[in-house]
Amino acid sequence: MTKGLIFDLDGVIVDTANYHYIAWKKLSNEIGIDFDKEFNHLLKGISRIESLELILSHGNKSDVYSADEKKSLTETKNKYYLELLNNITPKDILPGVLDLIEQANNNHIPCAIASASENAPTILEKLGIKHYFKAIVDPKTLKKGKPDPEIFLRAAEFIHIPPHLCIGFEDSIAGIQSIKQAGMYAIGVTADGPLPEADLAVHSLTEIDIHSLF
Ligand code: B16
Ligand code: MG
Repeated sequence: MTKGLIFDLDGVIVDTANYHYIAWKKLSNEIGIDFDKEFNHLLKGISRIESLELILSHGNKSDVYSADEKKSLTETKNKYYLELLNNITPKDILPGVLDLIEQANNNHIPCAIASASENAPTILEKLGIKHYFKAIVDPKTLKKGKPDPEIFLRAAEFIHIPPHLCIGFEDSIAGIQSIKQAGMYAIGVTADGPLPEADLAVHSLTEIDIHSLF
């Protein structure tokens, strides 16, 4: 019987991938690198600095910048991203999410957030749903990012539920691997592409029957 729900944010609760894309593209173009939407898929679920490293490698500029310069580039990208996030409202919550977290709360099933995004608390505030989550893992406190299970294990610890009684929701391949390695049941949200390693794949959370989970 399920006792806890652990959600990724970008791509599961809200579709911010396009904002990340616009912000990274602006920053990349300023340093003479271009990439398309297909390349952008590779940036899903991975951290800000790992995203920059992939972009630099794509543009054959891996060795051009010092660590300090890279940090400054990620800060500039985040500034562009935060400007775009100003447009976000509760209308941007993806279909089925609100119903699921409301019902979980009504049934005393704790919910947590396991997102690689350092902006997760800000985004949840803007969506007006932060209060539904008992815990939000701070990715800065982790030793390893997805696909390592650490982020989902930490979320389970915060809500005091053993991992095998948790369900994880993810839209990225690295995220599904993280959930499976944590020993949880993995539900893949496949709006953007297949997730073969998921235990159950859905196009959106409207397909989740809350009663079949509890
Ligand atoms: P930030 P998720 C991830 O969120 C995004 O999918 C990924 O594209 C982004 O690089 C990462 O967050 C870090 O985001 O720059 O806001 O800290 O899918 O794990 O919720
Ligand atoms: Mg995601």
